[in-house]
Amino acid sequence: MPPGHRSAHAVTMLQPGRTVLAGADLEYLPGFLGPADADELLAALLAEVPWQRPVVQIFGRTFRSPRLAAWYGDTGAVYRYSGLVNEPLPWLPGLAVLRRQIEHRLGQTFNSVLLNFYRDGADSMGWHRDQEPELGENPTIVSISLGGIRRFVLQHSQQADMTRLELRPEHGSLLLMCGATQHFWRHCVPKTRKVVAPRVNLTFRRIVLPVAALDVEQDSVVASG
Ligand SMILES: O=C(O)CCC(=O)C(=O)O
Repeated sequence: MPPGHRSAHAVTMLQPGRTVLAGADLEYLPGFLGPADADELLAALLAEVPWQRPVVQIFGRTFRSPRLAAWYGDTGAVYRYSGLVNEPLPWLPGLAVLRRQIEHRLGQTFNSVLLNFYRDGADSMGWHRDQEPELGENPTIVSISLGGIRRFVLQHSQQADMTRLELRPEHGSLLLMCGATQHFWRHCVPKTRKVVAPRVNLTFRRIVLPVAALDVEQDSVVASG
């Protein structure tokens, strides 16, 4: 490939409804929240969340996270990733209401939510899978998007030449990732040079292992709480 050219990957755009493909089990529900509810929740989160930009460790190197984040959950729902130990903040009213709406719709319970705040196109999320031990085998992740529209890209973790899956999650939309999705597919939110409105993403999760059962590292960074 000539220098300066970006590699071209075949991309399949995810459609509303369910997609089951090569280990991925996804369901995209645009309009899960109506525009007024989505606007109200976004405004509340931007005003009330004590956003932090944590220092993370990836492959032994230390970085400032390329976005802001916060972790909310039930007491004891401690989540460790990238060298961080995230102690849960108590549920904000808007987050508690949203949790109940999701649980009612999906018939599953969630005890925590990770909030990510992409201030502009320079903020991003690198390739990763949500596969930390405390999420258990085949975790169900429910992703709610608010605000600006960004690319959400999935790539098969073992067959890099397989078509990528892509979505532009709308304001108020829900994306369900379940089954073996986190085992076979990684995902990211790339940077963009386009002018984009601030975006908040919420991923509802279920922490299944008590933190006492985990080998907590002494030098981990406490990110929130
Ligand atoms: O912002 C997004 O849509 C993705 C968030 C994400 O990948 C995560 O929380 O693990």
